[in-house]
Amino acid sequence: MPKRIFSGAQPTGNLHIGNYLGALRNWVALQHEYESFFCVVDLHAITVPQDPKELAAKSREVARIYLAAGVDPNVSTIFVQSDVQEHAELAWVINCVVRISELERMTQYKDKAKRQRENVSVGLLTYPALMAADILLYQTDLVPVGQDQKQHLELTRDVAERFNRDYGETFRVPDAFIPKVGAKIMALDDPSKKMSKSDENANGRISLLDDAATIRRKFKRAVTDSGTDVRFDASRPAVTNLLSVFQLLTGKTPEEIESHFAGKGYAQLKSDLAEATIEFLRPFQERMRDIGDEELSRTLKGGADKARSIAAETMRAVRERMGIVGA
Ligand code: AQP
Repeated sequence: MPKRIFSGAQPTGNLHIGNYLGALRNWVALQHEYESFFCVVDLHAITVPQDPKELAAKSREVARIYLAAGVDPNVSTIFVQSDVQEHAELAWVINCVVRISELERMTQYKDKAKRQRENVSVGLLTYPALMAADILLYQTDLVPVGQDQKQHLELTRDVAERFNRDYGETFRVPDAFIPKVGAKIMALDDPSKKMSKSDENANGRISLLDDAATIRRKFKRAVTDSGTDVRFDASRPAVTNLLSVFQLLTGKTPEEIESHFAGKGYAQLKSDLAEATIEFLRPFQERMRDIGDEELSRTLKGGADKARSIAAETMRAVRERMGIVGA
């Protein structure tokens, strides 16, 4: 079987440069080496309340973002999760294999549950079971994700190993692919928090669809550290975060960047970073506008058909192994 990758993003808001640098960038880079599946995970999005009309529109927008970012539909399979019912079916099976204590330990659950207070859905708790199902359905070898998904990936591996041990060899046990730089882009307004699309303060993130004026304003307001010189320094997380974004967007080395900013202050860093981001996003945003509705629908239909055929094969094996084969 070919080596496979699977990854996805939730249509929960506007995708930001953290999503791009932590995940999408690597999808584009890896798609020619692996058989690739990139999913818009709308079933994950409903673990917290969503407006139905907006969710449907966002799902298509996120798929369009994949294409504009460089995911090639001729080599990669792009689809929306709810078009492939096996995701929900396998998630139920995984729910019966994973332990409540394992789910309760997940830091993303704890963080998001705090924000929902008493209205925490069971889905938010079992989110990692659905994520494991997404990955295991495609017999995935590698999952390119940001640092925040590392814990969920480890749980996916544990669940796959447990299932294989209890019911017989069924799933490939996947590895995470987490980049050395960019795996956790921090919020511009608070470098102790990761950049997030659902954070209520939009100034903390640069959305991939932000216009030039908005990008300049957000970087101008970005929090910095004490001190004045511009260099990579773990004890100065805000400036180091800005420098990491600059490094990834320009492709320059840390040495080149530090010598570029020698003798210049934070204002120059923010202004150069804003211009580099605008330049980087310009062709991406043009491609977004060029992708027609019909082209998008065709891509998603073809993607769902291909995904469904592979997911159905895995589900058949799961049902047989477990004895859930109907009358
Ligand atoms: N700040 C980040 N830096 C690097 N990578 C990141 N990712 C998310 N935030 C950062 C990675 O982007 C991919 C898609 O993310 P997701 O849609 O699954 O949602 P998430 O991980 O829960 O991140 P968000 O953007 O903050 O969304 P909300 O606010 O809806 O929870 C993943 O590979 C993720 O690791």
